[in-house]
Amino acid sequence: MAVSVGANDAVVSSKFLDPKTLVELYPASNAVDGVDGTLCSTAFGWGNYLSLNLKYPTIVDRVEVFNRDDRAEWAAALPPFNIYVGDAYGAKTIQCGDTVTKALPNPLTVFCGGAAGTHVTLVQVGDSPRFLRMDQMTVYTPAPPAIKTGSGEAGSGEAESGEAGSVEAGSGE
Ligand SMILES: [Ca+2]
Repeated sequence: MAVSVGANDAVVSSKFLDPKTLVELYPASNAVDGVDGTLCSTAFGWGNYLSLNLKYPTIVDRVEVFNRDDRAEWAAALPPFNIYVGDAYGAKTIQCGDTVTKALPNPLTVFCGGAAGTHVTLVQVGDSPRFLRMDQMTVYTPAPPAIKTGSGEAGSGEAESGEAGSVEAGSGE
């Protein structure tokens, strides 16, 4: 069983329209707050991305993306997108799986096959400019094997989720 890796704190940036208002209304931290219905947003443009800083090098089993689901036509603006594991905000070092082309149902799961890095990034691809607005992105790492304790009891296979980290949404190149 994989366990979720925590991320918190948020930074949003964009070279397109004034992102300040959008940052205030829809901070990137909304993508990792665990609250259904709180959205993050970038400005309008091409190649927008959302990056989660996992703080520590992490083996990534899979990523679950929860798109907004309040209206189908708004949800349709998120894909197509790719998921990458890397070591910096916006880094497209190792692509996980294939390009995601569907908008719903949630979660949109992308398997990363144990790619390791400190950051996980969702990057919108395709020709049409749009907002990157979504509800939640959760990263799972494989659970470590059970460890025998001194008393001979099997230890819990659960790993602690990361406490700190940060997340950034912004535009690509
Ligand atoms: Ca949320």
